[in-house]
Amino acid sequence: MAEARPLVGVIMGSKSDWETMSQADQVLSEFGIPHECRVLSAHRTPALTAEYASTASNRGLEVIIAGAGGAAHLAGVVAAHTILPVIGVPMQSSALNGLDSLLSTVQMPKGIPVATVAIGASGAANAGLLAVAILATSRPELRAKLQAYRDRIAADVQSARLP
Ligand code: RP5
Repeated sequence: MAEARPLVGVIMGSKSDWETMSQADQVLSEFGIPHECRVLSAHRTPALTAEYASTASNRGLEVIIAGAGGAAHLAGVVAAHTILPVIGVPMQSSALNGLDSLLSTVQMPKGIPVATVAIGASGAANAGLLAVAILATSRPELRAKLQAYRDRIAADVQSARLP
């Protein structure tokens, strides 16, 4: 059986970002969203990155999640080459603990937005959930799944018992 066409592109600046970005991959898999994961670097493979972003919409992608660390310009560069919504995930870098990645990703000048989530693994998971929420605006069955997820985590809080 042919694989479904990906709706979400999960890209990252380096293979070393995978441990973090796998959180987004996991969320998308849990919600049954066809997606693809790739390493693309804004500075090591700039032409490839631009090509990926500028052809993404025609290939059927609806959201791009881009994770990078340090001088993290990947999400911004991708956003510059597509009108698809781009979610930026700042990596928890070793030099500045991710503050460098956060500021590089979040501080986009007016005109080209990047929806930036929290630093690290929580941010990557939330990027997956945000992509689901974006797709759910036009997919009732996905909206129901997202609501069920929210109900589940609310129930977990309500049933929490402390030692
Ligand atoms: C960025 O530089 C990547 O996104 C990664 O977070 C960071 C370090 O990359 P490696 O030197 O581990 O490949 O481009």
